[in-house]
Amino acid sequence: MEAGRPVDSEMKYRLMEQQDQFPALDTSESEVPSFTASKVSQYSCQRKTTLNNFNKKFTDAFEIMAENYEFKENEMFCLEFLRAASVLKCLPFPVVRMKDIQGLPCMGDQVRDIVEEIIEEGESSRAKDVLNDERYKSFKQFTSVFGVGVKTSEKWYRMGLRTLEEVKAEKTLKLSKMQRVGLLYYEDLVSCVSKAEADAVGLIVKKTVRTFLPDALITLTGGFRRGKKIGHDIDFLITNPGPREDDDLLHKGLLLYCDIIESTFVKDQLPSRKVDAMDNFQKCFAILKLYQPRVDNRSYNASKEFDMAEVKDWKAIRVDLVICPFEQYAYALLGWTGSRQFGRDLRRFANHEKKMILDNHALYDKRKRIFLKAGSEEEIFAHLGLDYVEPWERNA
Ligand code: DCT
Ligand code: MG
Repeated sequence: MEAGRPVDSEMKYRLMEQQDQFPALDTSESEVPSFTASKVSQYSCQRKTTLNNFNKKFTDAFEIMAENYEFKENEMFCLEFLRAASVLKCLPFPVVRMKDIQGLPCMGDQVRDIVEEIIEEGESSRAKDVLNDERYKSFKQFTSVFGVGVKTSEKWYRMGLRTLEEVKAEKTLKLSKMQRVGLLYYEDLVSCVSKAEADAVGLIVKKTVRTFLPDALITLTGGFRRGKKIGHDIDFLITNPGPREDDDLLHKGLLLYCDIIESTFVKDQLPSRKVDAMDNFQKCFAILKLYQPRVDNRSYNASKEFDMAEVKDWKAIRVDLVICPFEQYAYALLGWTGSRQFGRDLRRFANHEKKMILDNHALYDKRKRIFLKAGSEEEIFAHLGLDYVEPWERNA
């Protein structure tokens, strides 16, 4: 669960009014004076999405549907629900009748049916069916293990395995090193990471990296940079200012750094992830052992009853370290800050509206056949002709 952001001055619900490519439809006046449904862009990079979601009831149902389609590798339907969820997340009011979604982008028939049912019945029978579906339940358990994706889950499910207990008991399974540690630290890793833990890990990472690279820039990215109070991991982007030839040093330094972590507070260092690699940066998908007072430990394990017998004074935490060349820093930061949906829409917008190719390394203008340099995220938005969207407004 995401901790909602308090309603404060950051809550700016000014919706983008610049999209002349989205002709105004003749819709009746809406509830909120400053809000016009037809002006909501189909691209989340032209919307502001804070963590203050007035439509969680709907977006939770959509995300369950999307996840089920992801498990079925039906990308089209998966995206349809993710886009719909993202649109409702940016609304400055809760949807209470069908008229409230009139004129909004990404509201296909499947989506509208679910909205209608939730308005009338308070819940979605389709989402409920998914939650009770045997295949979904198994995939949900399997993919909650670090190192297990849809492909592995599919394989296990086809073998007749249904629960993690059955997976663990199936001695013929060849688990990867990643999956083995995923199971070993399972309880810690499925429990969420708090902002306090992220800050504690940040201090350790900064101190360690600076031992080798005194000038290194170390930035907390991912959900925490977007203002989330909890997450499933902690993402850091590391770069070293200075001339290009420093790259080798950077790599050496960070490999060394990873080795050092391994010998001191990391049990296992995991150099590669599944196939979904989104860039070519050197990364370290680590599990860090964070020492913490027992009392804290207990409060994060709210699902278990009091861990009477627990004497463990540390918690295993997933940390992603991404290392990028200094001149690609802005692009890497934009990509690694997310959200995933925001990144998807940025790339789609660049491609379809601007004939540019955006990734975590660079922005390429296909018409001019040049790479556009950027020293900050603001410059990337400017290259794309987009108004700047602050990190905490990228929770699409
Ligand atoms: N990212 C991406 N595609 C991937 C992996 C990552 O676009 N295959 C980007 C988007 C978000 C960012 O990297 C960090 O990824 P996560 O840690 O998975 O997401 P998060 O938003 O930080 O979510 P959480 O709070 O659960 O860690
Ligand atoms: Mg993260």
